[in-house]
Amino acid sequence: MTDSKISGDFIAEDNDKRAAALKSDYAALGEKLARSNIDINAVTAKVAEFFVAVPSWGVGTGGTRFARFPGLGEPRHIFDKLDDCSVINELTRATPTVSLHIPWDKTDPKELKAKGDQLGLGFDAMNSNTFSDAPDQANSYKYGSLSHVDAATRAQAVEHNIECIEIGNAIGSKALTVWVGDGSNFPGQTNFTRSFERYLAAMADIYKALPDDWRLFSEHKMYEPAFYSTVVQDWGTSYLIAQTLGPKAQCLVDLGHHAPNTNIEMIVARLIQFGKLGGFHFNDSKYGDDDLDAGSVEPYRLFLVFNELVDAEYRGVKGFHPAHMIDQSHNVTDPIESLISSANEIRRAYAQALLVDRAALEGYQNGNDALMATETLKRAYRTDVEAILAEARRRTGGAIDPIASYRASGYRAKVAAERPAVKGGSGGIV
Ligand SMILES: [Mn+2]
Repeated sequence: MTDSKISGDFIAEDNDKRAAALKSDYAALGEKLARSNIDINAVTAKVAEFFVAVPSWGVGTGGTRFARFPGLGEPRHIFDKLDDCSVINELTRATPTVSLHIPWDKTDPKELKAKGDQLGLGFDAMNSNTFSDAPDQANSYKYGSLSHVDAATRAQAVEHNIECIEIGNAIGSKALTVWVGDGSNFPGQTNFTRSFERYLAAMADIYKALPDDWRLFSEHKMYEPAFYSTVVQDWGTSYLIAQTLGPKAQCLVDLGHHAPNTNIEMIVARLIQFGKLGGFHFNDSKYGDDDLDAGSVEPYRLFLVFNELVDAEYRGVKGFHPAHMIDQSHNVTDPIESLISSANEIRRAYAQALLVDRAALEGYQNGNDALMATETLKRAYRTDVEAILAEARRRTGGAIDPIASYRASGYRAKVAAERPAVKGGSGGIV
């Protein structure tokens, strides 16, 4: 029996207030789509089966290197975090899995699994951390981890990643995401080639420890914490890593980890073409790795990324199953609300991409009709698919308006009373 944080009865009652309006909006949209030979129920069914993992670290309030301003009722430990994650899933029915971060979430795997089962949550990719020092570790990562000049430090970082695989194995995860902050702050500080050689050798040791049905994701990031050079800085390097390690290694695209104006959807297409798209960290960005809420700044870019994913589905690309995860930081909002909103925006981009008339698009491309080709994408993007998203939630027991239902539930006030406020405002990115 699943332990609900927000009861199904409460959601159903709250939905009753909005059911008539949704029915009417859904019928109107269904009629409009039918004129383009699109079956709205088929789209709704696909949307209802599209899931994205929430990051355990996302339900805490984030911060910048300047300050962190705590929110109310912040989770004290992984079990509180899982409670918060389950609220997001109960309302959206879009986030049945959680991506853990070790050591932040380290605890007895049996207890993790039991708590997940109790809440009806599974576990997505594990995330290792060799970009900061744990209190009890022997060697510091100040000057790097998997690419460190010192063999003992590299071995310690490899060992940590293997421990993440072992914990993940015990709780049903099937992937490890590796992101390292390794790099340099001065020209000449490190040897680019030697650093990457050491990184590849260390990653090969991790790869050897990977179970057969697991995948290893390398996540690239242009800069920060190293500001002159970064060892895994772009998708080209990530591709070289995945190619060098073997078939279980793939690339993870974090939307925020690129220079402004980078054509991310094209990177996605390239990785799909060569079988190396492992998955995503969804978020949004204006300047750098801002970790803003998915779809909040550039919703059209998110749509264009999904256009590539749906195109791959449409073409029946073999073995195509990218992992969908959110990775963002919430500094000024209730993290639960931001994650609900982001899960909705991600599903929105998917739904809009499903509406693209792909046969027509191909015809315009082959006929060099640039205007009608782009108009075909825009036509899908301009469609207000809110009724599809709401109906997909309603049909699976979620909320028609999940943020309104969340606010009406009083969940935040309830946990604020149970969880003491976190004092202080120290810096630190979550
Ligand atoms: Mn990320």
